[in-house]
Amino acid sequence: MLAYIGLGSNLNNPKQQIKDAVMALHAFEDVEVVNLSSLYQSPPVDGSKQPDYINAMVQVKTHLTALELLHVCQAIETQQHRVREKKWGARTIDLDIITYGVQVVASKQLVVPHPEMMNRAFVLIPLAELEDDLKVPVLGPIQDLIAKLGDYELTKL
Ligand code: A4P
Ligand code: MG
Repeated sequence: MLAYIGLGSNLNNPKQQIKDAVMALHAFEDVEVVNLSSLYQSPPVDGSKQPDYINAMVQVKTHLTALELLHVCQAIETQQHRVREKKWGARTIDLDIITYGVQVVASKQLVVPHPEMMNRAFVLIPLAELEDDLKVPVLGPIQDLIAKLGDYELTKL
């Protein structure tokens, strides 16, 4: 199965956080990172007073189920949260499953394709960098989703 995982960080050296998370993903048994997008910088989507985010997208190859892959993502979040937990309330790294092959999941724990992806340039642009003709299950061609985004602020690093 080929899945896309979106990574985001805005605390404690975000670029390093992203790199660490990619390495940690690849180190998991039966998770192979096959492609990694550029890093992108953008202001927080909710406009709150937080530092800018760094985001990236990885494509992974795995035999894990979508739910097992979520648990891997959460294990990595936990690992990397521990470092900053005493100092900051917010998370340092967020790993979201964006797509999992053509599978559609809607459970309490997991919704795939990611329900906010069509509203987020920091998800769609790195995703299109890796697969510019991707057909997102339910949502449609990635280029159509990008065309519908409207104005956004996103810098490729
Ligand atoms: N969950 C359901 N579906 C999924 C999925 N496809 N992938 C559940 C991952 N998790 C999924 O997530 C909460 C719950 O979502 C999990 O328990 C899981 O079972 P979380 O990561 O623990 O909590 P959260 O961070 O509050 O939620 P979420 O949705 O990841 O946060 P957001 O909405 O992504 O907000 N601005 C910019 N520019 N870039 C960013 O990356 N990120 C956020 C974080 C806000 N603003 C941002 C960015
Ligand atoms: Mg998350």
